[in-house]
Amino acid sequence: MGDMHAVRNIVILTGAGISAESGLKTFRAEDGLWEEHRVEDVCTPQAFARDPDLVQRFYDMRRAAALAAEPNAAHEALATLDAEWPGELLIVTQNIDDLHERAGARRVLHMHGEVLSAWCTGCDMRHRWEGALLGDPPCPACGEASLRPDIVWFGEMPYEMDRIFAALAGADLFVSIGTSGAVYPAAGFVQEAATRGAATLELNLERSLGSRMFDETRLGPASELVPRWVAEVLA
Ligand code: BJW
Repeated sequence: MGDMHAVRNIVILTGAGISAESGLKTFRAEDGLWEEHRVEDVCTPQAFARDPDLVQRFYDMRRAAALAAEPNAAHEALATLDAEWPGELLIVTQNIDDLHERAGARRVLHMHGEVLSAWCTGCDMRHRWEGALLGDPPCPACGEASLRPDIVWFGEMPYEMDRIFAALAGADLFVSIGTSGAVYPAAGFVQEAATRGAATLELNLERSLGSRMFDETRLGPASELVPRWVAEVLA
């Protein structure tokens, strides 16, 4: 990827594809998560208002799957990069699993929330949550049965956008890993980074919707492409 000596600040965007080889389903594959659930039935605040049990059950299942999954070689490689990279680095993940953290990465931002977190809409507290939310357990802080998955649904504002755009503005290199480019604002990050002067690289199994916007695209499984790229960067 060009001259790595000129690169100091890196922003990495990850999507469901990086966790696919850990056994977690992606969204838009033929056997993906949404084959069994229509997105508008589970991933909007309106859906939650209409049928909370359906939505809680969907995320209870995803929470159990995330807890049972293990990080793969791609998560491990990014954790190594995080530990060894002397410049700025931010791993912006759209994923709600904790596989980046369990691999050891620290500079991680969950823009679409975390499945292992419950958010109380009564008192606004967030709690680490490993069990079920179906059945309306009380909030440990205020006692109200007002917990929802701490997830950013369609029409809701993704977390920490100011921090993300500041990182993109200062990036020398933007790398997108395992995301289809179908969901905004994340799908627009490549253009934002490029406009601000960053080199851009896509690592994905198949070309994403915004593939043309990247300087370079490498196609293959994340567990192979990511360790190879990290080795190049740290060489
Ligand atoms: C591999 C691999 C391997 C596979 N190795 N690679 C027009 C109309 C209506 C709405 C909009 C619109 N334009 C924009 C919007 C807004 C909307 C949006 O983008 N809609 C689109 C559908 C058009 N966005 C929002 O609403 C966002 N908020 C927002 O914009 O706020 C501002 C605002 C507020 C109020 C009013 C208006 C604006 C919020 C988006 C929230 C997204 N939430 C979800 C679900 C919650 C999390 C969860 O349940 O997990 O987040 S949607 C879902 O998609 C999830 C993911 O994070 C996200 C991205 O999916 P991802 O990661 O790209 O997965 P896939 O499956 O699509 O792709 C997998 C990729 O991996 C593929 O490319 C494979 O090739 C690859 N792969 N195996 C490497 N082994």
